Amino acid sequence: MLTIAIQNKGRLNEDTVALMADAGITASASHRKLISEASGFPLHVLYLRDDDIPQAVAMGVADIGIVGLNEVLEKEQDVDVRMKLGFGACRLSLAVPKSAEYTDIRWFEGKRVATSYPVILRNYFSENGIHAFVHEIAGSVEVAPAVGMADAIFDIVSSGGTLIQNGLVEEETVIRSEAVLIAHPHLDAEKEEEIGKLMFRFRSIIESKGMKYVLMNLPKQRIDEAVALLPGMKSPTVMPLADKEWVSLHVVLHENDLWDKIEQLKNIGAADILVLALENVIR
Ligand code: PRT
Ligand code: ZN
Repeated sequence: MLTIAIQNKGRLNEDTVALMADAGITASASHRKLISEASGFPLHVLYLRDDDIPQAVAMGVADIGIVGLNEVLEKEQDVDVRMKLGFGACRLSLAVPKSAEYTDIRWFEGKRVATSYPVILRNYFSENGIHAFVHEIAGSVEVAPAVGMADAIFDIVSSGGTLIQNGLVEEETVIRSEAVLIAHPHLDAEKEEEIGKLMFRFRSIIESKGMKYVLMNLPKQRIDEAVALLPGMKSPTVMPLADKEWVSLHVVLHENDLWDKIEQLKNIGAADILVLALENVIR
């Protein structure tokens, strides 16, 4: 049976448990237990701090894990990144006090930079030929410049609100991160098959996010124009109506272009348009 390591509490825990639930896998959200057995899929769930997940997977204590790409890159453990999971998005950026006269990355030469991600930062500076002092601190990195511990910081940014509150300006984005599925690099065929099944479920859920099922009535002679407007998955479904001059057209659209497409369809005579939430697209 596969063992998956997930964050025991914190930002990724809830979305991880929710993704598993959407995939039909019920894992207890309990943080008190270290390990439990899921239902809906043969799986042991190991609850760890996110910092420990890459190592647990590299050692084979867990076969797979869900963790931020930032932790994977920082820990430099031997694990395979199998897929992006579409949540926990953030970036790792260099930020400087707003009073600093920032020019470009050479500004960091000889400066002290506080971070909880020393490996990623040292790699970045060395790739760019910058000699700076990397100060590793465990938390509250954003206050380091104000208290005189550092000239700049390298930290996770999501909305940017924390930087603004601390009088800092984001200057260089070093990596973009999101939650990823990682796997031990040498698993037997049986476990690989199980991972394949799990990834199939996750992929269906991720691809269905933001998709809507749209139904409308359309004058029969406009079908060709409607099909040309709708790339769809294959082609839209067209069903006859009691009124022979009209058809019912069904199509899956992404919410990003939903309203554009609806306007175009209305212009060619579509009426009675229903937009429904779509739970899953299984290809
Ligand atoms: O206890 P454990 O070690 O497991 O958890 P942790 O405290 O190390 O991590 P946690 O739970 O805070 O974050 C887990 C993962 O969530 C991170 O490794 C990232 O992959 C991801 N993530 C996504 C974030 C954020 N967004 C985020 N905004 N992690 C942290 N932040 C912090 C950021 O550092 C800043 O201080 O949230 C603050 C607010 O950010 P703004 O820019 O929105 O203001
Ligand atoms: Zn952590």
